[in-house]
Amino acid sequence: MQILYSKNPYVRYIRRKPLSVIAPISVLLVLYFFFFSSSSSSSSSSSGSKYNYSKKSRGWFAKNRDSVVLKNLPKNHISHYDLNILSTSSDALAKKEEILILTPMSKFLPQYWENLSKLTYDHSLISLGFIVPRNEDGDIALKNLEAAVKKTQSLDNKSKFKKVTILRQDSSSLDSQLEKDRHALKVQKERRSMMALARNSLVFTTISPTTSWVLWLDADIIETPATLLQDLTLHNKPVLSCNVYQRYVDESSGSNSIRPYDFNNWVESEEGLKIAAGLQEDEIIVEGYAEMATYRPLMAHFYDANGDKNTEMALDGVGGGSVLVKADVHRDGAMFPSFPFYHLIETEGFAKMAKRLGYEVFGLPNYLVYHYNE
Ligand SMILES: Nc1nc2c(ncn2[C@@H]2O[C@H](COP(=O)(O)OP(=O)(O)O)[C@@H](O)[C@H]2O)c(=O)[nH]1
Ligand SMILES: *[C@@H]1O[C@H](CO)[C@@H](O)[C@H](O)[C@H]1NC(C)=O
Ligand SMILES: *[C@@H]1O[C@H](CO)[C@@H](O)[C@H](O)[C@H]1NC(C)=O
Ligand SMILES: *[C@@H]1O[C@H](CO)[C@@H](O)[C@H](O)[C@H]1NC(C)=O
Ligand SMILES: [Mg+2]
Repeated sequence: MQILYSKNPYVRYIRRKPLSVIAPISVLLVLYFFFFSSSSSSSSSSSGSKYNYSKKSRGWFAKNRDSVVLKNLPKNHISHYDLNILSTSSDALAKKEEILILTPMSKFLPQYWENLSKLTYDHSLISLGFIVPRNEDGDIALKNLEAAVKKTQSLDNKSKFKKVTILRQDSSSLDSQLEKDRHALKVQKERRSMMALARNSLVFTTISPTTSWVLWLDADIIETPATLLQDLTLHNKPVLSCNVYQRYVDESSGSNSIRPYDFNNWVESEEGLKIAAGLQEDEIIVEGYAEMATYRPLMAHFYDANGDKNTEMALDGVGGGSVLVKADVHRDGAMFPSFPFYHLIETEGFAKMAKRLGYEVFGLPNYLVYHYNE
């Protein structure tokens, strides 16, 4: 035997220089344990999870050591959605494009619900999402909203919406919501940044892989055309804002009249840019306050009663009253900054962010929706 071994040149080599073999093998072993011993601890901790995932196999000879084999999963456990074929077009209804209507709601107004219920877009393509503040106003709004939802969702298939989601806000809100209090300039930064958080929670929680469009509709928009969704999608714009007006009784003549309400739909001005350039990093500009005159052209003032309803104008800031957004704009990351973003926050900051992502922002000066008159 000894003779046989020693005749083999490899054996003789090993005998003469054993380190030349042992050293590389030791290095390999050390490397193996160094890399793989840490990952094995996590694979054994999955016993508390909802589904049975087989443990990752270990050792030199196991096949597919990195594959996770799924066992005992319910049917359709994995859902595939191809966002490339999710369409947003000017022919939205015919192409069965789904729309998510999102409403932050501190007050439930029956006229809002009535108009919403009468939208003529196919209700089986419409999902609704609400976020209700965590205060007393919210308690009341929630109660009324739930009653309305139950009623509508128990009606025929034609009236029923595809899905309704109601969220209770986890961030704080201001207590006083009287118009004069909430519109005071000094509370704007705090109030608008709270609204931004509410809107972000709402959109990030409710947007689904099948959502083509998102309509932001405030709870105090109490009159909208029944064809609102068809009318807005027709323009096929990434962001499109309606002109928010208000009905009132003119005291001098006693006649019914309308007046502009939302001044957050605007075009940037030289003066606005100049003010922004002089601000501290954390300061904001809010539109519609004489204390901070920006001389921005406001869409509210471009309304022409005899003009074409489909007239478009490019905007740099939008309000939240009634704004249609392609869901991809949100998917790309456009949200409502609760912090100064180019000295803008909430919906105005959203318009800026959409533009920075390369999307165009438009408004329809002659397309009116009406805000509640408190
Ligand atoms: N979730 C939530 N919604 C709110 C809160 N405050 C107001 N809203 C809703 O947000 C929208 C815009 O607020 P609003 O106070 O009407 O703003 P304004 O029209 O600019 O005076 C409306 O639909 C309100 O019902 C809040 O604290 N939390
Ligand atoms: C894993 O599946 C087996 C049946 O194959 C079942 O008896 C066991 O309860 C499951 N464990 C968990 C954690 O679901
Ligand atoms: C409503 O739709 C459901 C599911 O699509 C269907 O099963 C049911 O027959 C429909 N009811 C009416 C009254 O059309
Ligand atoms: C919407 O509500 C207003 C009341 O605010 C009402 O006059 C109008 O008829 C409603 N529109 C539709 C389409 O129901
Ligand atoms: Mg309002």
